[in-house]
Amino acid sequence: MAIYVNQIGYLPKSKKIAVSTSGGNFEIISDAGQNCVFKGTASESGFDASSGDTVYHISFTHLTQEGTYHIVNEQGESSPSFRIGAGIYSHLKHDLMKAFYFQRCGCALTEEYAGSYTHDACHTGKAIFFEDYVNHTVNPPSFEMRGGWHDAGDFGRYTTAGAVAVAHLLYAYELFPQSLQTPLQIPETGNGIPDILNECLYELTWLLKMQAPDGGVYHKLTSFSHADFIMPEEDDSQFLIYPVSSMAAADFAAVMALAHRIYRSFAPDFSQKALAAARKAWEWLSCHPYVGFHNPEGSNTGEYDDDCDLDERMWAAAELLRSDGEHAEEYRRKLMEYSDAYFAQTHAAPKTAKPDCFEPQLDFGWTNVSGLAAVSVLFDEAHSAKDEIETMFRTSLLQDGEQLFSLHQKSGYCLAMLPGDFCWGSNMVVCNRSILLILCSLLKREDYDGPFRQAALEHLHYLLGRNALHISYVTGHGQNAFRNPHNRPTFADGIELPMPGWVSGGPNKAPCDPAALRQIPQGTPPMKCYVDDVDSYSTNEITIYWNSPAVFMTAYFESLPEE
Ligand code: G3I
Ligand code: 9MR
Ligand code: ZN
Repeated sequence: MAIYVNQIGYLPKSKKIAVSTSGGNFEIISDAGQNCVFKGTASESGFDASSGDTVYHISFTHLTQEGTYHIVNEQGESSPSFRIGAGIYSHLKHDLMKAFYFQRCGCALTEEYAGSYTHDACHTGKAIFFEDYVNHTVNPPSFEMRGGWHDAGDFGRYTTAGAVAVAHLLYAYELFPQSLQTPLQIPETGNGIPDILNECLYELTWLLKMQAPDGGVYHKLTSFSHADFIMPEEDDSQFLIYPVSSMAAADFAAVMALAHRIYRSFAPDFSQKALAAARKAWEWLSCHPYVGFHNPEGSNTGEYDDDCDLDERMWAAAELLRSDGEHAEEYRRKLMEYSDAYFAQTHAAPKTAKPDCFEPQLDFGWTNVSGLAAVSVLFDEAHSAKDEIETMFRTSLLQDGEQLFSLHQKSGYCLAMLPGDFCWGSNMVVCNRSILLILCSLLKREDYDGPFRQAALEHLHYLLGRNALHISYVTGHGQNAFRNPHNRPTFADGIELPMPGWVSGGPNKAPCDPAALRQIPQGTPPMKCYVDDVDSYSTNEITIYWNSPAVFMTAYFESLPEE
């Protein structure tokens, strides 16, 4: 029995719900005066299939007075303290952004910028082609491939994952620039460019190296097998350039076209290079049908396999159309062709194919980037895509939004998710559904207490502790924040606490690492299939593309007016 709250707190004018596994009367106590400032009775929400809990909602929307509070109920249970206040997510947003700096590869992290989480330059050796590695080629050609962010708890760098993470950050900057001016104390701070863009440039500069001379883009740069749990600079394994894939080429084309637009005034030379690289990848795509990627036998580094590149091509066409005026007609024609095919496919998909899961038409993860195409099309003030295409995206986005809205109303934890949606990286699903609801709110030009906006915010409350395990899934934020991410430096650096600002992958209905299998009993409900254990890569890893949507969310919530 417990009372679950967002362990950071709630914005003054927003809807406020705590979730409890027991009903009855409650009181909200001010920590300052120890006096009761609000009373009520919890309402029964019913059985929540994702958690296996019968839950009650403690509603206190009308408590708007800034302060620090806790909730007690007639059973004598007590919640942790939380705040009500304007701007209470800004420290969180800062740390979520700063986390990317800690993933920088190929350079030393110094005390000035990294505090105690320093390390020497890592992965500075040259890389060779995977084919030369397996064929034991004598004196194989080697390439300088330094830079970029480590993908996750491993040291690999993967094109599709990296492109998607950067895109979340750049779109957030484009939509909510005022929220993303935060200085991050990184080496570039003060150079006249917002630090979020400086940080993205670190990844983008590396991504440019992933393009082959013919315009194709290599799928990944990793060692053959994952390193042991050592510091990155101690990993001297041979890094390999794996073959190209069409997903990599299309995501690359899209993010470079986007970068061309964003960096036009901040870094004109880079902006031009990005456009040229995007065009080249596009040309390559136009003469190469689907090229997939699978790990070679015996290799266990990330695969990021994807059997469909239509959504990636659609995103590339949308972004090039928006950023590259020169070939607009061709891009528009292709965008029309791809979106027709894409939406025909989503409409034809049988709803019963994956029971217990909800699959939106538009999504924002590395497997499906259709939602990024939607952002590109729908938030383009020049309306480059024109009516017919815009309508297709708008209709789908709002249909998804309505369905997510109704799912969140039925959920005990106010989440637009079904039990089956708690897969590896379920916290990304939480964040991406929040993004979809945010986009609907923007399209509808909602007021402060608009329904999509409030539904989006419920997902942040889940992430920060209002969940069945009462864990804040962001390191360093919240009284009961997770502490043991599956992250090599966190394990190897000898420092007790992890860097702040990392989002855990979160509950996984099908955990598959030995640590989780040992500790999670069979039959545990999906929302509770999680262990805060450094060995648990299937429930407790961190990745760049699980942090990036959280940056998008917090940037949005910070952009809301609070008088
Ligand atoms: O495609 C099915 C979908 O149809 C189904 O509805 C859903 C729910 O069961 O599962 C989907 O497949 C999942 C897939 O991710 C797509 O989300 C797989 O079960 C799941 O095993 C797979 O997990 C991926 C994992 O690698 C293993 O391949 C994660 O998404 C992905 O984030 C993770 O990525 C790793 C990199 O390989 C290496 N670096 C760390 C990174 C994070 O753990
Ligand atoms: O640490 C690896 C993590 O980044 C990956 O997401 C995961 C799946 O590819 O693999 C982890 O590495 C484990 C490997 O797969 C099996 N041996 C143990 C490794 C570390 O726990
Ligand atoms: Zn490195």
